[in-house]
Amino acid sequence: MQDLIMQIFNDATAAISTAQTEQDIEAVRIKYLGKNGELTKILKQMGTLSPEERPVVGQLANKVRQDIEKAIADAKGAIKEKALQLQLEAERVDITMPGIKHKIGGLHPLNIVLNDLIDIFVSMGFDVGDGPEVETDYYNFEALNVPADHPARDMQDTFYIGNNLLLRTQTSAAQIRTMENHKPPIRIICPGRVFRSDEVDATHSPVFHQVEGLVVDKGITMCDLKGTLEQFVHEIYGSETKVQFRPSFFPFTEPSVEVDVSCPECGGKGCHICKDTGWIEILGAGMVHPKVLSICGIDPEVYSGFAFGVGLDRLTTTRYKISDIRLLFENDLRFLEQF
Ligand code: 2U9
Repeated sequence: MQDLIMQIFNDATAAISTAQTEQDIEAVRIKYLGKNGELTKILKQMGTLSPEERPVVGQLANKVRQDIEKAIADAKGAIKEKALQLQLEAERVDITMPGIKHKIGGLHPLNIVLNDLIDIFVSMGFDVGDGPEVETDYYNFEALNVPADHPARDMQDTFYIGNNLLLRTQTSAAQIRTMENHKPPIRIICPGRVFRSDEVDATHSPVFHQVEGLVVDKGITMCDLKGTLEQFVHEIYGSETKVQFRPSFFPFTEPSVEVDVSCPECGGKGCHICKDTGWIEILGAGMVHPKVLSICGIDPEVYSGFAFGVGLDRLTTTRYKISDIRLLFENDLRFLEQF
């Protein structure tokens, strides 16, 4: 019987040493150590042995069982380790390889300046509004007290689409709609693209951008207009910048002003940027004309308001010292990548 046990041991270890997979090993375990395994069968026959033989054979059988179990555990470990090594080899990443460069887009300079502007006015309690680029004659002109014979309505200045529709020449229509639909207090800015039939040159484009603002409430005066616009200028150009208000005329505001800032290039001494005047005009503004308030259903005896318009393209070209407005619209990456 001892020979038989040693034979089982040799067969089992030989089978373990040639096993390739965990399933092969399991098959060996079942064949020799399972319920009906060959070694188990031997142990079941122990009762047939003499009392002298029994402990010797029992000891040997137990030792062989333990050795086979150990060989199975070792072989399982080796197979697992080999599989892991193969997997690591297959999934190997060469961290010395150069990475893939992803090109990250950036904001257009007009949007950088617009975002700054929005931040400034939102921090003063303004909402941001929007409107269509194709407008009716009523919202673009009529409601803004621009009479039928006003030169701005001329085909030379405005792109018409048929009789009644046109490409908006200012973003004011969005504010008109706000006044029609909301009761004061109103504080809103409307940024957007506007269109005028201009010849293209370094400072003119038939497509440009405006940010218009409107405040309507009880007791709004020129002081509110001056304070708000001075605050805006100081945040955009720095608190040392001087602000000058000159009388002007717009059909939709009365009184109207144009607003200059001390030249950010020369500080007001005079240079080629400010054409030796020391000042740069950046926006127009005024107290909303009582007729405009009435047209929108707001009683000018109870409410008053101020409005302003800023040319975003001008603000951007002066901030970044861009010599030609056309650069803003050509989408040349060599230009845009600088921002
Ligand atoms: C409503 C009433 C009045 C908006 C205003 C200006 C003066 C102005 C120019 C700035 C540079 C146009 O882009 S630009 O050429 N704008 O001078 N805009 S007051 O007045 C309004 C707006 C809405 C209901």
